[in-house]
Amino acid sequence: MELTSYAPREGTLPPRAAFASDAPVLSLNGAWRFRWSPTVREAAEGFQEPAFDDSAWAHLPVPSHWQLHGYGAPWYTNSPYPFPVDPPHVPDENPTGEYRLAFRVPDSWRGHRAILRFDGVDSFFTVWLDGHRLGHSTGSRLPSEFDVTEHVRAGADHVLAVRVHQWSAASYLEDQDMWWLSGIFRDVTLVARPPGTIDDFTVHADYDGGAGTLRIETDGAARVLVPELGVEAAANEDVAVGAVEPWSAESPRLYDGELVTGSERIRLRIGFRRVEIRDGVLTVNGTRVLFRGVNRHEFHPDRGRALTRQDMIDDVLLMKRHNITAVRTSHYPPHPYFLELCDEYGLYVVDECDLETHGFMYDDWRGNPSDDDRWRPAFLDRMARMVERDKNHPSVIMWSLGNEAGAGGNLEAMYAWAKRRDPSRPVHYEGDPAYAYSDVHSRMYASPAEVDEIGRGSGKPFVLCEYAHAMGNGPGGLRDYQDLFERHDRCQGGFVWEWIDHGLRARDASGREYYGYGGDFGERFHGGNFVADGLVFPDRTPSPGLVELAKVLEPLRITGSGDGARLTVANQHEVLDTSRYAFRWELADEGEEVASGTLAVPGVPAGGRTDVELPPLPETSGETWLTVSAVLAADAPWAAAGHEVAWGQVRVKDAAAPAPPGLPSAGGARFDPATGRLTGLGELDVTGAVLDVWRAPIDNDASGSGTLAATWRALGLDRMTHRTDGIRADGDTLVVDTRVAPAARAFALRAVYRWAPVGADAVHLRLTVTPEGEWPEDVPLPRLGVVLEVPARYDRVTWFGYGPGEAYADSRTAARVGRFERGVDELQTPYVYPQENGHRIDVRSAFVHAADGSGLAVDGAPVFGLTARRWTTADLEAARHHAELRPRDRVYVTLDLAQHGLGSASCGPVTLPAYRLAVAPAEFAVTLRHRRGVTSG
Ligand code: IPT
Repeated sequence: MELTSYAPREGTLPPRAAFASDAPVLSLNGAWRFRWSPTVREAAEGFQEPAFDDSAWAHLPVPSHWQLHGYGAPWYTNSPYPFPVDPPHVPDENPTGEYRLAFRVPDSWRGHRAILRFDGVDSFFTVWLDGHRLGHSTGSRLPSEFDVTEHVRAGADHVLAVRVHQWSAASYLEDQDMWWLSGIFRDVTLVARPPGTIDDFTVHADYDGGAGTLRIETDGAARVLVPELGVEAAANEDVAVGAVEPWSAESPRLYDGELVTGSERIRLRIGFRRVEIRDGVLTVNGTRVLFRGVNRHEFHPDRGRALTRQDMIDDVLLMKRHNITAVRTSHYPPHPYFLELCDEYGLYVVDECDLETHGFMYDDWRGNPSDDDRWRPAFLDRMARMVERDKNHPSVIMWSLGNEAGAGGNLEAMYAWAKRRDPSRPVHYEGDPAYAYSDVHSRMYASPAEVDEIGRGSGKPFVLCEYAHAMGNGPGGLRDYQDLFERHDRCQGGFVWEWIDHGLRARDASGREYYGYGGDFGERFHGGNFVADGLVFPDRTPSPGLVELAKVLEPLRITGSGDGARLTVANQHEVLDTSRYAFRWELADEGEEVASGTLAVPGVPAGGRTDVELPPLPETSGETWLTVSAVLAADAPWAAAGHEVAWGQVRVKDAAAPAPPGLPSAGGARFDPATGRLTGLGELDVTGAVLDVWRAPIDNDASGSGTLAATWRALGLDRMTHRTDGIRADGDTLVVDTRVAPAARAFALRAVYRWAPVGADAVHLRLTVTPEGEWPEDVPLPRLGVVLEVPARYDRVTWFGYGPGEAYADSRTAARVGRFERGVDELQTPYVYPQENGHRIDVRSAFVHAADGSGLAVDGAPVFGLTARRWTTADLEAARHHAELRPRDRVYVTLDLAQHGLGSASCGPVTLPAYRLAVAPAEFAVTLRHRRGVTSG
């Protein structure tokens, strides 16, 4: 049975380069007739015959996945196979789709050969043209071509029939962490080959010491034309082209050319560059490369992996605008158009083969296809189809054998084949700890300490092919990694896991939209929300993690020089000088802009730095910050002039010493006589200031390998009780002594509130927290704060402090000091799986107000962390999808003394020691004030 054959394909053409030319092409994308069966047995008899009556069949768009059009259902597993592991066998429940398309070949095709190309079919498919069986293929994210010259006639009508099965032997090689989605999901094209033209070519465009050499190898006679370089040469000839600008991700210089045969003109986009490992360092054009990378799966919340060109452009533009310079195409070759974009806009690509056998890990890799000779042809076939298709892209600077496929001879054979076929590119593979078939030392999720240790050693260049798991709120610690990449030459950066959340758009019973993850589509066995771990939300809205990453990766570092009198601009580009940037400054006193201007920065070459005098600054009275940003001086292909690429802030004046709280007076604060809790302030309905240590666990606390939340829950930190031990007056000050502890435990926090009235409408709170009893060692607190409640109409927040986005102890690089205003709804970050979010860090003062301008003002002494939501922490914790959260009639304002960092423990290191919230004595102070509005009394 072909379905369970080790052989990858039959009846298809040898692999070759993807290219565009003036030869005719006929897109066969569009509405095809379609029939779906849950098993192979129920598939239609004789459907491949042209005369078969398909008029009762439905239509399905090609390209698409049938599960996203109501046939079967999406299924998410991370590494385990969704079927019994018994290679090469597949389950009887093998969903099968049958496709039919009638098409006409234009008259103009007379005399041409014709090739039928499928850019991607998941997973096993057989093709018939007018009832002739052409063959079958596997390799879901790889092209398959059939020569149909014998079967098509110009001017005639034809019927194409394709039968696709969800499971086949090849499924054992495609166990990537993503949705199982089937069907013809990439383009189908009929490609004309004019008589006597070539089928394949390889561009060798080398760069050395300012000059380029060009040789285009072809399988037939052709001329090479590159007008801009005055090149007019024969194919297969070495041409010294003289001085050229090299291609790099930062400066993606392409030279347009043509490959001309007697009957065809083929488009060339040539990038001259040389990739080399020199003394253990990976270089491009002689310069050390630092991958500011991401792992990119192809994903769209409605279309799955069937991306439109616009989706791909959106990805590339978003990456470029967030200082990303490299992409690992995890874990399969992308749609070929994506690589054209990478060539043009400038992104280094680690092109990864469509290969993963992760599920064998659960049986200690026994039976792993990677080390079983019977699978060798399939492994080599996959590598060849990727390399041949993508070899002419300057952006591809490294091949990757695949992901999580263990170790074995078939991987070694792939490596050997690739090195022979293409000695110009290094090869990457992470899964073999000996790196016997990898030119780089590659790791996933190594901790900063380990990266540091590797960096001090020597050997192959080191990359983190995955790090900083971006699941939910996080990742924390990006800056700590970047510092190491900058410190050790050998540490050449990495690729954040991962680019996008794979949440599929769905609707609940009441019609509300949400993003579905594993288990939301009736799967009985699945990987839950581990599929939602990207830097952008499913709709490509940047998450706070991406904003943080952009700042950490910024190519210019703008800092205050030690003496505070000057600024330092360090150019961290590998190639570019600073001439493309304009520098702007703004001075803000307590967040209010008081002056601004442009700053003259002398040109700084790549890798250089310069000191710049501060502009003359006016006198200010309060806490004053100078913000300097580097923006694009002119439009770039990927962003408009004015786009901010980097920024820095310098504090030029400290806050004035806090005014003494003022003379205690009768005061407007009211308290519950039994609990000592605040029940009102002036005319403001504000309650609480209840100590809170709990946060709705983030994925890094609770998912994947994150175990902290389980420890916290076992200790009872999610169910603290409050006991008031005493309420007494100390002069004008009300002292409320409380003990906060969980049932079943003897440890506690002693929380003493000192409420001192300040004028008629304000009260000053000093809170001291002291641990009591034996707290378990090494368990941090989730948070330490107090919760206040105000009526729902106080739904806007203005604050002075760090913002505008959410920030946590280990993810705050992108936050800057300023005055910001947001609605409470805008303060929420809609993580696909609800969890702690929206925290603003080191806030000096905040005003939670209603439309009439009245509200609760909070002044820190000096700072506090701020969250405000329309639901409680318990609501947030209980919800499984963001859309389930329902606003209550209160706004819950948490003022944090501190919060535990985010870390990356859902798949990687726990929060680093510097960002842990230890159980220890703590104290903080705020002044709460009722501010009257314009209309309210
Ligand atoms: C790693 C996988 O390579 C990647 O595909 C993804 O599953 C990621 O984990 C987690 O989201 S493998 C893991 C064993 C570290």
